[in-house]
Amino acid sequence: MKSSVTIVVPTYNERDNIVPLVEKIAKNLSRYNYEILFVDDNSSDGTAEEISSLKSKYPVRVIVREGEKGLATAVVRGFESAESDLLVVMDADLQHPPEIVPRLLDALERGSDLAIASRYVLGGGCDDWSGIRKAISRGAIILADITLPKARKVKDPMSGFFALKRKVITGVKLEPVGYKILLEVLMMGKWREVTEVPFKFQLRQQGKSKLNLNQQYEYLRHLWGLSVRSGEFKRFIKFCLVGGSGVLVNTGLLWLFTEKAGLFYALSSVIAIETSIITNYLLNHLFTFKDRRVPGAKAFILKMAKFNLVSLGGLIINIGILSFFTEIFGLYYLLSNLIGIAGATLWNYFVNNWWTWQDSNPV
Ligand SMILES: Nc1nc2c(ncn2[C@@H]2O[C@H](COP(=O)(O)OP(=O)(O)OP(=O)(O)O)[C@@H](O)[C@H]2O)c(=O)[nH]1
Ligand SMILES: [Mg+2]
Repeated sequence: MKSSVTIVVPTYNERDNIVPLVEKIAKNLSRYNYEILFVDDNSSDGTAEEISSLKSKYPVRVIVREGEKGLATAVVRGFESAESDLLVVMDADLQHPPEIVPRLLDALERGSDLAIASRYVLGGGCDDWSGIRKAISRGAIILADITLPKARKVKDPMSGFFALKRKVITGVKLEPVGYKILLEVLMMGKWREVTEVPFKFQLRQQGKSKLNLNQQYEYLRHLWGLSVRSGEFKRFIKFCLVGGSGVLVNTGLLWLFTEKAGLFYALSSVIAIETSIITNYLLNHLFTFKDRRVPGAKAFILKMAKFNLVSLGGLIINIGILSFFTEIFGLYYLLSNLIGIAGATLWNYFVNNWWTWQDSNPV
């Protein structure tokens, strides 16, 4: 017998899927000592009763939550109640093929902390989805990649089908909103190694989808919450503060070289701009991205060169926006400039976050 596993399955009105799901899991996990833990949000179709009726034949358990709703929080409830060291999360509607579960567990036994059944690695997919659903899924991943750099470590941070070692979430406060429990685990959990196992998302067998527009809104709320809780929003604020200090350095030096050293103001400006880029780089290195520092002079210089290049792009964006709003819309140039600064700040932040400091992303 292999190690003990709890398969957490959130359910809401899935009665007709229960028997086929449990039978398939039993067939695939005979080598394991496992339990299927359903977390049901008081379904009205008899889902919990259907599960209970299987107790004598299969290792199933059901927790019924009353007055609470939501896929991801149901899974957290399951984690809290599970006793084994290995945890699996999957849907009840057989869109997540149980044949994949042993492969996820194998990856954990080979040393991974987290194993994700992924639609977006070679061999995976969701062929039956409409173009719109595919676009929404991709869009959601891009949004997460932009706002939460750690999500970029995997190709499918939105999968609802994955396995993890309990230690990943031990002592971690999970506060997901909506559907994306894996994103919460990826961002807040303590993991080092992750594996993605390809799988093809199946057509729903029975029952109805619970996915609706509200889920998109909840996803955005979840992203916001994760940005705050994981410290990524704080990082952005730090970056803006450093940018503000750069404006002071730039203005001060421009004045100093022009007034005191008698340099032509355009020449003073070149010196002032480059110096403020360097002070910004140093402060971001020591402060904003201090958790992503890599030792060595080579990395330091390379990052500084990248930072300079990104700043050049920011300058072009700033001037572009400034002239666009002033020339095309006749906006007062100082106002256009503020919009330009905002645009350049976003550019600088995201490109530096993605590129300059990306290779040393923390785990
Ligand atoms: N406990 C609980 N489970 C839920 C809730 N919403 C959905 N689920 C379950 O979560 C799983 C995934 O929900 P689905 O509606 O199938 O979502 P989906 O797979 O992304 O969408 P489809 O492809 O349209 O089926 C299923 O097992 C649902 O029964 C909820 O509010 N509470
Ligand atoms: Mg489904």
